[in-house]
Amino acid sequence: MHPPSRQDYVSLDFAGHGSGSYNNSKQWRRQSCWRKWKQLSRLQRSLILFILVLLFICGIASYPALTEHLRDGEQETDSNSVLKPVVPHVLPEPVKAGRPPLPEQTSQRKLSNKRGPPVLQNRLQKKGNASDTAVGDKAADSKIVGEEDGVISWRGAVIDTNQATEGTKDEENKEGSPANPKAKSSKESEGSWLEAVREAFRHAWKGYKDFAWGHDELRPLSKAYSEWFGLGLTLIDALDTMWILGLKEEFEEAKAWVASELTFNKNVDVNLFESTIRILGGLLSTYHLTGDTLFLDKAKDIGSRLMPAFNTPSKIPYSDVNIGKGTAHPPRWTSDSTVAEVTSIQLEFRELSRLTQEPEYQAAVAEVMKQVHKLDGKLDGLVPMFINTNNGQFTHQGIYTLGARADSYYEYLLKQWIQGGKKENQLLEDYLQAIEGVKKNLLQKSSPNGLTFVGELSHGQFSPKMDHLVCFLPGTLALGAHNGLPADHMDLAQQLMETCYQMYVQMETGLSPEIVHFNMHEGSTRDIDVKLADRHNLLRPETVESLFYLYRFTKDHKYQDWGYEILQNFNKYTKISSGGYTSINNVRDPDYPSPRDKMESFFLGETLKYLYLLFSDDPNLISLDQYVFNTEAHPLPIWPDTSDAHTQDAGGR
Ligand code: DMJ
Repeated sequence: MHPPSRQDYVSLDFAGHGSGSYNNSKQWRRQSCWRKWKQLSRLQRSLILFILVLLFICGIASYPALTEHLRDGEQETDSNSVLKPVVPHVLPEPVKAGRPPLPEQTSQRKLSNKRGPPVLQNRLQKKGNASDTAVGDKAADSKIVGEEDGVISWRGAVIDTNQATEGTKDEENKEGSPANPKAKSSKESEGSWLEAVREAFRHAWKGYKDFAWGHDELRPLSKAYSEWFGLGLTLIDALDTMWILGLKEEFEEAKAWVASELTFNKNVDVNLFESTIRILGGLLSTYHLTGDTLFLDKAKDIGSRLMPAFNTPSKIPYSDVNIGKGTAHPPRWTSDSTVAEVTSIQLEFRELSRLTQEPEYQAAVAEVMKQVHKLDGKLDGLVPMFINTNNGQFTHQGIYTLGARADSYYEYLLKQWIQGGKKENQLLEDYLQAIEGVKKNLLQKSSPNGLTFVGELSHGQFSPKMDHLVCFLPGTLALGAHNGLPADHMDLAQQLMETCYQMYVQMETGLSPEIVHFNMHEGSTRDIDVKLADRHNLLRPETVESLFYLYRFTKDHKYQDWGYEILQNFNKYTKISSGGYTSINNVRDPDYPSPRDKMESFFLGETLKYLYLLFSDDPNLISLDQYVFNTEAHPLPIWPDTSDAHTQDAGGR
């Protein structure tokens, strides 16, 4: 059979053609196109279809998230082979519209030998990043406060940076055992590492000051701000960090704002937990460090305005309070509060009672602990994530995590016990039981390298998922061991610390994602997987927080080295040249980490503070035998035996 005769071209005829007169109706156009399509030869049709398919594939392939996913597929086969040289850079200023520009490339560096199985990395991590210069906008740092001699004596609580650079003699160190000489980074680096943190703080502060002064959070790419409560959250969260870092000029400016601008008499809904840990905690610790009653007065003001949250049928507080109207309510969609939120406000309210001699603050938060202690629904001391404000019972039972919504419950059991002078046995018992519960139900090892991790349990089903938030745990375990709790807590702390470090070092940017999943099956080629939706980094503090504790108690310099690597990677991938640091969307793409345009207040309140304390060899700089840090890194005093609030507070150290 002969093929039908073919036309090898398409003639375009815009005039009315053929039988009918010109008619632009939809149906006519459809018929006309179809007729033309049918007039084409099979070859022509195939050609057109082929081109369309090709265009479609190109379109898909250029979609960044998908290509990234495809790259991951490759990584499955050999995680080391795809660890490309990392490009150090500073994130540039944004363009007005469209996608933010790609990071500026200023120099290149190979990290390949740092990234491998943990055992290997332990040997190779040392000083991998130390030679890199932090790439920054020098002009941005030109307003640096002079520190003529390196001695900062303006605070009353003297920090002698020269002396600190010399290091503290081991015999003077009550907190740590002698240093591990094998993993020792150079003492000379202490001064420059401390200065690197100050520089990072100044850079972050410049952005905040220029574009977000007095507002909650900096949006560094937009050169704008965002409001959450409208209370100058970043400024308050950062007060004690400035004090500890010795940034006098910045501190004085911020203090002036607190004195003249900060008012809590505002018709605004605030989250009880967040405003307690950041604002109340920040003001109380600044009062203790400075002795300035301005901060105590402000603390009393916000503390009393938060109290309506406890007016619930169960006395389990609501999540939200209107600090202007004195009303409180749960979120719109539920009458539940999260367990972490209602059990992680105790350090602050207890301290407020001690200082003011007004017992109602302490009574309100103690009632919550008392109820939670007795509740059904725990698993070996592990708590569910939600609690109902009407009936005071746990809800959504059967899910257990050390991550979001439960994390700081465990932290505050131990820390309240320490704050109160280790007398409140119920808190200690609950803490010890919970750690046993973690060991029994949530602890596993990954494959192939046997990283110890804390997973989650959902109705009896184990999930190898771990939030970055869980990385507070090594530090808390170490703090417990330092306070006389079982030595195996310290062993576990060290294992988990290694895991949290690996969550950074195994990413292409050297920064941890928000959530990781560990491989447990034999034959896995890598220990850590990250889902597409979990690849963001919010500049969170938990890992550097734990590094600080581990270094204080072991004096093993590898923890400082790890922290320095992390600081450098924050500088490479999150620093914005015009000022500030940004959260990023993708820790797996060093070429385009995809800035989120937000600097969380805890970057200044916690992350940089813990880095500074980690790099300091002075165990008396916020001694862990005198202070307990709240969950937002605000140090509050451990209560002396006689609890006279007004005799021993001011002075700081
Ligand atoms: C902070 O607000 C606190 O550390 C809190 O306990 C957990 N979330 C952030 C930091 O990640």
